[in-house]
Amino acid sequence: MEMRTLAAAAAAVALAGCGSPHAGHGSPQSASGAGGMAAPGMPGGPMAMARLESTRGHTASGMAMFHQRGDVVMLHVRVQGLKPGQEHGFHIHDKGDCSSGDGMSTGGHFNPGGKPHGRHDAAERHAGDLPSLKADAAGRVDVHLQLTGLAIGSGAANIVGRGLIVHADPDDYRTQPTGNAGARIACGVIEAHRG
Ligand SMILES: [Cu+2]
Repeated sequence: MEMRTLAAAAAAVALAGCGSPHAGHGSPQSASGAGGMAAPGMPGGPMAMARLESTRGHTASGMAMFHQRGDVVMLHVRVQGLKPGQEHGFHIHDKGDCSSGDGMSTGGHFNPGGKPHGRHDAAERHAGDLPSLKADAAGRVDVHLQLTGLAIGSGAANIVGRGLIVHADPDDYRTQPTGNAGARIACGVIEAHRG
């Protein structure tokens, strides 16, 4: 009886460590990236996080967790202190530097491909163009996004060391190169994260 219990527990741990059946295919690095440190229920693969802090004169703050699975980066982002009901432009910016206090030290949008600004699901867009965040009636956002064209920890599309910015206004997805999304109200630096 004891043996069977142990075997079942071992199998459960193995499942938790290896994530989806596709986790190892084509990306041996991702299998070792999180090792056995992945939290229960989390798939294996490189992870990164950013703590979003409000810029001068603003109240938005939160947390973003990035998790790569194959060529998709899953993003779980929580922000509070937003204007209720407001849609906010949301981008990865070039530099992981929030020191200016107004978000401007992060530079322009992360754009390794030299493309025009656009919607996240458009063919022509900056790699850092993310889906906009829509605040609820309490001024909060808690969403899971699936991102393409980005990577964690390696390659030209590596987001580690970049900036993450929440804007005051909606992104119009047209104005070049910013989307005219207004002030930068929260800023974070994307850092590699291990389990
Ligand atoms: Cu931006």
